[in-house]
Amino acid sequence: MRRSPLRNAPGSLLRQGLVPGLLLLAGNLGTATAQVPAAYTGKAWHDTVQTVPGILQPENYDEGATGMTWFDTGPHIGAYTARNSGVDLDPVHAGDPTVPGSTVKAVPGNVYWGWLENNEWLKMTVDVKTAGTYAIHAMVGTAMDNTSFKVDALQGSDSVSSGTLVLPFTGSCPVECYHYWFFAKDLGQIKLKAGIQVIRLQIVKSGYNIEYVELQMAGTSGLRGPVRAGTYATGASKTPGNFFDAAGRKNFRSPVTGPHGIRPAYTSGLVHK
Ligand SMILES: [Ca+2]
Repeated sequence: MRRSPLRNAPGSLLRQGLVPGLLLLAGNLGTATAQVPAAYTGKAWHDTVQTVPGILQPENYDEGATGMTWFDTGPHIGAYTARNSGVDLDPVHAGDPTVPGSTVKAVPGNVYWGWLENNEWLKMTVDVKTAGTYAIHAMVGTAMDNTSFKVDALQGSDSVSSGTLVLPFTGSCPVECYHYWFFAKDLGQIKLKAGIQVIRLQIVKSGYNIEYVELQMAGTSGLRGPVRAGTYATGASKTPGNFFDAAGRKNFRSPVTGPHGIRPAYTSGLVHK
């Protein structure tokens, strides 16, 4: 089986000259804190901010309009209907195999972002618990060489990017290659401030499916391993406004009864007002 070597992405966009200044500032005035851009109106899905270190689920991208929290080209495809936008989401198929050697197995029912096109993107509000340089890993099924994405932390003039993260390709698949899953480790790195901030996942070169992205402190073995999708917080809304489902129920949250935590009752029409 041919397998392309992992290729490290180019370095952070953070200007090298800025790093000592930030460190000095952190030392004198406390830890530099990331912020959500003032013009950003997206809301964390189900008011549940994803955390770093940890796993970022594309299907939990922020609530908001196209062009603000998501951008998709092409028709709306996918069987995962908990989100009612143009983003193409689908559960991992039952029986989808995992590439031998992958340290994490595919979990049927977990939701992936698919039917990707170049330059599509999703944004999510995340809470980075500890400032530092994070290694980027991803659960993917690739169908060709040189596919890629990037991770950006959007903080105005202090924005940072992983640069292009190129995915390996097995070259031979027992099923459709998009469904031959593997955990691609150490695709690149990104240096993040601590605090609530907006992360963007952007497709650079399509030709794959992506189930999740994992950020762990570089040099650690803190990988979470197999995960389940869709474990949402319950309780009152923490952000201005409320969610209304198709039946007009305010802040209605169905019980988690479906496989792998997916909420089957969320089928359409969830609106944030
Ligand atoms: Ca997922």
